[in-house]
Amino acid sequence: MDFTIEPQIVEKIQKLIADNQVFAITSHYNSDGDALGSSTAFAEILRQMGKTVKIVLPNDYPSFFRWMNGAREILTFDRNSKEIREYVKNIDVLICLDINELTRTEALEPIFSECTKPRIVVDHHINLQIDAEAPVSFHEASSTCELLYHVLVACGFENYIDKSVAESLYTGIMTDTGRLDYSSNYPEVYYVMGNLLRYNVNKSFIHEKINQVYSYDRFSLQATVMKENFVYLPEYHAGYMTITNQNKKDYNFQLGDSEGFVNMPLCMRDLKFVAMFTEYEKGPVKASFRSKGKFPANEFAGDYFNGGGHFNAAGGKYQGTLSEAIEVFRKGLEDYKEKLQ
Ligand SMILES: [Mn+2]
Repeated sequence: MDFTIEPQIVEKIQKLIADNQVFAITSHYNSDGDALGSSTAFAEILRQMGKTVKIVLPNDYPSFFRWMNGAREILTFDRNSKEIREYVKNIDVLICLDINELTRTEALEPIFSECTKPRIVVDHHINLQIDAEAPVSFHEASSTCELLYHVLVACGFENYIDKSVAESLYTGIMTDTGRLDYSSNYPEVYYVMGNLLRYNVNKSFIHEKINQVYSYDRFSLQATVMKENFVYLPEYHAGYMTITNQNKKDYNFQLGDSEGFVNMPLCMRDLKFVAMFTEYEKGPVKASFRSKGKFPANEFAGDYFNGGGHFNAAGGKYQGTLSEAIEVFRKGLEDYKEKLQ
């Protein structure tokens, strides 16, 4: 796997950073470990250089990432829309991380579209749609955090990597690969992780903070979803689960509580494809997809749920009811039946 960044791009990033003072960093709606890890790592590097930098996200993020350095200062559109508008007016450079389209910043999109300042992008999704002076995009990479490590080294910023930067980057790689379960079948990703561990990354602290933080409500929600809301469709080697508004009420649902649920049925030997549909009081049904091996989850998400993502991990949404979304899913399975055999 070769993630060598073109020398012209490296020079552009160096110059954009050297010549400018005020930066905004953004990432996708419902930011995950990779989005937050890359954002907090890049922000810390810029801060150490004496730059002014703010991380600006569309919405709040799960509380189990709040330990990350600088995470508490993140501005989110749902809480700080006024401050964000004012700040973005005065930035010199916009940095987009773990995102391939500005629409994935949801409510922030109009603000960024209006902003004519140069952009740096580091991302690992297929099909980069953001116009940028300095784009770094490799869809084979495990995570944006892995790529950001290469960007920092190529730009000569390695000296700024400290324990907190390394912990942020480590988190993104760990979470985007399902703790090195998928998207990590090549040596280079371990080389990066190995290098990060040299900065005294507290690996067990990170695992505890992220993977061992369920409340009893969240644990009970998981049990209910797996037992009562999971439907196995052996004829398609597939299955789906739902999270209803009633489930959310019953278990005092907090942002991030269903994180990882969609991966769980993958432990079944005969299952190749699984979906999770989450109902919302307002707005469309959210769909998450996971697949094993050669089944293209992103293609399926694009065909039926106006979405996309990675080959084995994708998402989308559906304007309609939960049961309509399931109907569409079942129809899709029928269309894709051959690929699922
Ligand atoms: Mn990612």
